[in-house]
Amino acid sequence: MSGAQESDADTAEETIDGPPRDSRRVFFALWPDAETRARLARATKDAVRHSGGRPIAKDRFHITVAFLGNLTSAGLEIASAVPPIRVGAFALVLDVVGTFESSRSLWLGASSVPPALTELERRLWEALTAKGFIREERIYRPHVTLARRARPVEAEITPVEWPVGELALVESLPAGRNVHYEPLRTWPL
Ligand code: 2AM
Repeated sequence: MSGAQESDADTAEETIDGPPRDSRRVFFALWPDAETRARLARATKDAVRHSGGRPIAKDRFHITVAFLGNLTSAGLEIASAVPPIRVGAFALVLDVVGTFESSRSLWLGASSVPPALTELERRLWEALTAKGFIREERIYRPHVTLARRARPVEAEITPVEWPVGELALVESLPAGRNVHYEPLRTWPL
């Protein structure tokens, strides 16, 4: 499985100076296959263009399930030992676009979040907090980030069905002024 490199700079906080020694920035995510990526890109192309934002390359599309931030190698080992979380494979239909005003990011989300995804996020964090990881207070809003510095758009999207069968642990690596996402490991659901 290969990672993905953004063609333009991503969020500044991910690119400044790179991580300190023995620090790895990681998150659990849903990582689409190539075919789903292509369908996501096709369905959202016009919305991204209308937003005037800086597009996220399709090879970086993903949905974060649990963001862990910078971990030591020991912390990474502990996090890696948490899955599998067996909620079963599910279909995720992505059919709405929106913007987060605070970060000016354009996103693709689901008007109906499958119970299996809600359960995956809840059970994963339950296990992670039991190991000492700290979850942010904010409500979980599963989304694929499509563009940064975007204007709000009103767009109809052809719904994309994403067959979700695994959970990935992904590392965010600085790559010059950009960010490279590298899936480290996957587990079946
Ligand atoms: P975003 O795309 O909405 O910015 C890698 O940075 C991934 O982790 C992205 O999906 C990003 O979401 C998410 N992420 C970054 N910082 C986060 C945080 N503090 N809490 C939750 N998710 C975060």
